[in-house]
Amino acid sequence: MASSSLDFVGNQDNNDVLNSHEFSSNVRVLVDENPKCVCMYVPNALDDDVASTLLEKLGACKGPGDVENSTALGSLWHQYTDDNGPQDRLAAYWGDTCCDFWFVGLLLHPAPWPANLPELLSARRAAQQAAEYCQRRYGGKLDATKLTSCLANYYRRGQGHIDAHGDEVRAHGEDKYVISISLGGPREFVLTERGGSQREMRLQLEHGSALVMRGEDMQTAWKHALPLEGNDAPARVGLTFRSIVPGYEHFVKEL
Ligand SMILES: O=C(O)CCC(=O)C(=O)O
Repeated sequence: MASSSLDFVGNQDNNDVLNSHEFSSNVRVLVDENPKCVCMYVPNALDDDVASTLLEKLGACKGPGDVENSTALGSLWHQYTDDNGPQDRLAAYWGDTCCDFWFVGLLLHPAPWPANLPELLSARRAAQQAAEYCQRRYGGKLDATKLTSCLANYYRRGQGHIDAHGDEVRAHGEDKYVISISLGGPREFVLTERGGSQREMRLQLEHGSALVMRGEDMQTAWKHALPLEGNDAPARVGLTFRSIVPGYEHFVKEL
C-alpha cells in the first residue's frame, strides 16, 4: 500500500494559488482523476478570527460534558445513532427548507440557518468560493455549486472519529459537493483508494481550512476517514457544507 503524509497528486503545477480576493493560500490538489473525482485542500480558507469565534460560539472550546447545554444556541448538538450504532461524535444539521439528508439509516431534517451565528454564513461563503473555484477549473454549471445545507460534526477532545467510508451524495445535485471547513483541531484525514492500488494519503485538517470533495466517483472510488489519535486529540468541529437539492429526499420517498 502506498502511503504518504502529503502525497498530493501531481506536482507544483497542480497546486494553484486562488485569486487573492478569494483565498490567501495555496490550493493543494489531492485527487483529480476526472471532473467527478476531485479532492482538494485549501488552508486558511476562512479568516482565522472568524473561525475561532465560530468555534467558541459552537461551544466546542469547552470541555466534554458541558458543551451540550452551555452554548448560546441552546441545545445545538445531538448524538445520533445510525446503522453502525451510536455515533461517538455530536452533530447538528442546518439548511434551506426541504434539504433533508438521508444517509446510513439516518434522516436529518435541517434546522433553519441560525440568525445569531453570522460566522456560519461566513464559513458557508468560504466553502462556496472553493466550490466556484472548482467549477471554473473542472467545468459544470454555477448553479450546481449552491451549498444548501451543513452537517456539523463535533469531535470532542480525546473523542470522536469516523471510520473509512464514502458519503451518500445522491441528493447532492449535478456536481455533488461536500466541503468541510475545519474549526479547531488539527485532526488527521485519511483518504484511501478502493480496489487494487489502495493508495493512501494523510493530511492534517487545520483550523480555518477547506477540504473539497467533488463528484460521485470521489465517494465510490475513494474512502475517507477521521481516525482518533489518542486521548489528547484536540477538539474539532467539521462543518460539511453540501449541495443538497431541496426536496430530493421527499421525491425518493415517494418512488
Ligand atoms: O468532519 C469532517 O470534516 C468530515 C466528516 C465526514 O466524513 C462526513 O460527514 O461524512
